[in-house]
Amino acid sequence: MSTLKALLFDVDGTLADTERDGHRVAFNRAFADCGLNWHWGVSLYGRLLQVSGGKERLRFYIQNWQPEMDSSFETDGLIFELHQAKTRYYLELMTAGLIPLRPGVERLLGEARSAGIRLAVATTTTPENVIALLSATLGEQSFGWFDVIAAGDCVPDKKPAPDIYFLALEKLGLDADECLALEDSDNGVKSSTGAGIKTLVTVNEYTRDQDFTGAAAVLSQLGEPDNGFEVLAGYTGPASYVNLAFLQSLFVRPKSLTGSGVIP
Ligand code: XBP
Ligand code: MG
Repeated sequence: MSTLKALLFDVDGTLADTERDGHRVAFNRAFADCGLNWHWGVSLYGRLLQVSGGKERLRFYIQNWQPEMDSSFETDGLIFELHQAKTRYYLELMTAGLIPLRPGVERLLGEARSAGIRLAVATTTTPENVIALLSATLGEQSFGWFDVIAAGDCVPDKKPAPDIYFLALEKLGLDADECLALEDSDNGVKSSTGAGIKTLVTVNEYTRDQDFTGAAAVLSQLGEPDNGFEVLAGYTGPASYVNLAFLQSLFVRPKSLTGSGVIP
């Protein structure tokens, strides 16, 4: 049986709830900047999140909600321009410190570091967005906590493809069975388990009802000693919040044995 050597963290929805009040707001500001009367409300954005990647999400939106614009050379240029503007606005929101880390994230990062468990990021968003979130929430010294930040366009296929997790494993020099991933979405779980990595899910308002087949456990959050998690699937032990001991116990359990993928 391998030992747990690294935690691989997703970013958006896992480290922080960045989608509704971060990325979505930034997209809308970019639309206004470009003179477009498009608006992604909270509910519509939840539907668009089925597509990982901001540029890919824009193309999906145009194909399905603005079909008169699709398949033109100008559309490629527009997507690039919109995503550049959106990222500028997102970085402003991050710098303003408007979006905190989710409960338990900072504590768990500290526990892992103290125990010599390596840390990595495997995300669809851009590297600069990751750096901005870490800087705003943990300070610039946190950049060095992560041995690997695998982010954005550095892989040919984004989540749910496993590419970003394979890249993170390669850069870590570790095997999948030496690691545990933390994710928030169905696309994320497909990606991490597709790379053979045992995965813990902490849902958010956009992902709570998604299919997490293959996950080791599904919780409402990592939680804190005075702010426990709700178990949605796959865990029946006495713990009320996620600490390193919890992750170790999840890690040593056999991979999911049921068709549903979540360990009973
Ligand atoms: C979630 C995503 C990202 C963000 C938008 O990433 O799908 O694309 O929604 O960020 P994660 P970009 O893998 O961390 O859950 O516009 O930079 O793509
Ligand atoms: Mg995510």
